[in-house]
Amino acid sequence: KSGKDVYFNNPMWPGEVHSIKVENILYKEKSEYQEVLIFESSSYGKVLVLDGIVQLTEKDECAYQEMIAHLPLCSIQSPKTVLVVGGGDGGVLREVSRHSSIEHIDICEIDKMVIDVSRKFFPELAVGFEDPRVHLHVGDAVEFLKCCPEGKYDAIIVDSSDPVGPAQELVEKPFFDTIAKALRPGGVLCNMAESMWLHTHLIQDIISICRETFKGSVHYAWASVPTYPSGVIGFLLCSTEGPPVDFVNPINPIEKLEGAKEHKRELRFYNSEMHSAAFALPAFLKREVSLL
Ligand code: AAT
Repeated sequence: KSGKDVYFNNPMWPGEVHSIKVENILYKEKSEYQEVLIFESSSYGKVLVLDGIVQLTEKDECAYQEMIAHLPLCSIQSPKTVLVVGGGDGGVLREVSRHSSIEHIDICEIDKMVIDVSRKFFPELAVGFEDPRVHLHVGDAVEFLKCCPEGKYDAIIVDSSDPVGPAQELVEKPFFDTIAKALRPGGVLCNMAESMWLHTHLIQDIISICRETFKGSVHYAWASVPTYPSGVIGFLLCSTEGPPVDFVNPINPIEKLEGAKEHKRELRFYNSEMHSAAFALPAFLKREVSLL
């Protein structure tokens, strides 16, 4: 093996690497859970990396955070109570807080270091923590959900890292069972669901677990995020039994939200057309998903 092979060894995408030029390393520490690295890149602004995997860059974070938040929240009428799992950078909170109907936002992030460095290096994301509706819980989401009152949430957003390291259990059936319990009837889950190019089997596994667990509906959507491996990321949208949810045609369109207009930062990626378009799947994926 040549020395370079070590770069091609990530189990989530063996045989490929993605490079971004580092201008300056701003922070590098080992937390209790993972290695936290922040650097200034030459073309994507500041970058947050956990255990060698890019979690966000200033240039394209809008695509991921806006989609993962608004796909579920625009699919239900007047969401009031929301849980964010992971998302310690605050970007998803920033997006959730555009919805003026929301009264209570819980966030459960395992790694306090992610929150602290985000406050220091990513103020445009960490601003999400300033909203008085936000209640921060530092801990493992698996444990948090085990103790959660039944039917508490209208929506749960799982903004978690890849299932290597602390997020391993977040793709397993017992975790989805606790999510379904924590949602009200007709409540919605939006889960980060990897790349259709790299992880077709993992996506299939998660979809079949969710079809068993969520008796409403289960849909896959995706968006382009250039700095994630293969340049795309997927989202799994599920609803619990109860009032039916039409994920593809948003019932609570962002354009009509008062909160969205008052929000200081303009949306950069999400709109109702992107919402509906995100559910259009390439032929190969449609085939594999429908075979389940
Ligand atoms: N918004 C940035 C994108 C992320 S961050 C994922 C977060 O999930 C991290 O801060 C990590 O510490 C947290 N996390 C991981 N496991 C748990 C857990 N068990 N409980 C609570 N929080 C957890 C995701 C980017 C996806 C990249 C796709 N390749």
